[in-house]
Amino acid sequence: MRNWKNTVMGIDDLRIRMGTPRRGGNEGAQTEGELMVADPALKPKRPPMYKVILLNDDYTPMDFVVMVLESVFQKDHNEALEIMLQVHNKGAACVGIFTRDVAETKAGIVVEHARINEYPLQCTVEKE
Ligand code: TYC
Repeated sequence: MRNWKNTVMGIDDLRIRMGTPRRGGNEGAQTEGELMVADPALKPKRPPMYKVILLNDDYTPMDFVVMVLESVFQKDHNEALEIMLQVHNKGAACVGIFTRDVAETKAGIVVEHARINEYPLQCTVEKE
């Protein structure tokens, strides 16, 4: 049976240093506690982030690209229109930055949705 003793961080991972009562301003407090994480290597790190890049082509309709940007990347209509035109004029644009799983899932949804509709729209993922 699971209980608190089976949690990821056990009590031995933490050191609790109890301060002695201080004079002046702190009377009445029994102790002054300071919780310290023993091993700095346990400090959570930010995950690496990945850019989703939308690529231009000559065949995918502009309104399809705008719809994809609204539905997959939660862009409002004007922002989606701007990004679509940027891709159309410059060849590619970053449409969002996510953790690896989210970036790959979104890129996959875009390409699959385009493929079902027989458009060659491409979307790639690139480490930031
Ligand atoms: N270039 C396409 C056209 O003229 C429009 C387009 C925009 C296609 C952005 C892909 O990622 C894209 N119909």
